[in-house]
Amino acid sequence: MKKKVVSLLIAAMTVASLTACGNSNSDTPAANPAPAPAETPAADPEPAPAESEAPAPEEGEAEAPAPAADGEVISVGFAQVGHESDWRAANTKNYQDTFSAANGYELSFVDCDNDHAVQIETVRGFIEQELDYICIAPIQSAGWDTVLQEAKDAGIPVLIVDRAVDADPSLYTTALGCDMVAEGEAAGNWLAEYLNGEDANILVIEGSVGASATLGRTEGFNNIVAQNSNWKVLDSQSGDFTQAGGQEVMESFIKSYSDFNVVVCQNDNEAYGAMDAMDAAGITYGVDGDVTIISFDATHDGLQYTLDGKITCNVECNPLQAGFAEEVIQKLQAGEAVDAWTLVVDEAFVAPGITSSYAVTMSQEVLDGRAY
Ligand code: GYE
Repeated sequence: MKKKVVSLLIAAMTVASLTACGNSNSDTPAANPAPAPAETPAADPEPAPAESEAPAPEEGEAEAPAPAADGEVISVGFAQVGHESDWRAANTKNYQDTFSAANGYELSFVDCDNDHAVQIETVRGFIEQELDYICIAPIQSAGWDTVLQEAKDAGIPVLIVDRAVDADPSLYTTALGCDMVAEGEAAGNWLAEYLNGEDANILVIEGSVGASATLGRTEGFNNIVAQNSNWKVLDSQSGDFTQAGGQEVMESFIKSYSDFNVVVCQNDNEAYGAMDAMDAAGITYGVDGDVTIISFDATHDGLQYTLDGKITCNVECNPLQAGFAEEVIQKLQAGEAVDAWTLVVDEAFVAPGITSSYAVTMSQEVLDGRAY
């Protein structure tokens, strides 16, 4: 094994690493390398690009060492986006629980505070420290070629998690996450079904600029807008995936537009901010109001608002993804090939009283079963 890293020394970063949060793999998705969606690269029949560079099992080790059993500690660096949303908090906790000391890992977790330059330097730090594996949840999709090449040259397998990069896939080992374009299309398809021919004047509160989650959800939703000639997107602005951002953008929309009947928020936190802004302006929303709200993420609180009929449709993005990353790492440990891409599957939810061919109707039971 390569050098073990006890702590990160990158100044001005929040390092909340090495937290042994106990073994709670039970809340991770079942190990499930879901089939690649048609539009994504096919499962890689070859060993992962960095396979030969993956840490080789030491002599006398079993082919697939169970780290906790054989005492071998696997060091993993995680360059996380930040702490902008409830989704992100759930995702961070899931990584810390999964890559715990009890499970045989030494996790170096860095919250990059939504700063691309910090995230690049974080990855460089992981390379310098010769960690065994690097997970990156990319803040933005552009600008990754150089540092990914550096990781490849250093022989460290890189997992691109949650969001995507637009770099050449040969520069990293694997990618995993939700299909953001499909999420946007699900929102649009549901809206078309719900409005049933009625006109739509739509305001969009986008996520962070340049993030694949933003780009994909926008593209997917716009694909369906293009199929509905009586829909108009009046405006589309970034709320940075935060509640404060959602509120600020909605307040400015309210000043500029009086005739809208749909607000699309690209995550739940933005929806909370948008609802606050509409409450303050006396605008009614939800199944009994004037404005239909669509949200993304389907976190516990987001689904509570859906159950209450305030957010009419909520498209899920499952943050419990660390189990997929761990499965990849265990395969690489065993010298096995890994898929180029693992899809984390989502579903959508609609308020009670609505039936949809695109979404599950919310109930207390669904909410009770939500772990995040
Ligand atoms: O929707 C948002 C978070 O990348 C899918 O990032 C993720 C998005 C999620 O901040 O809440």
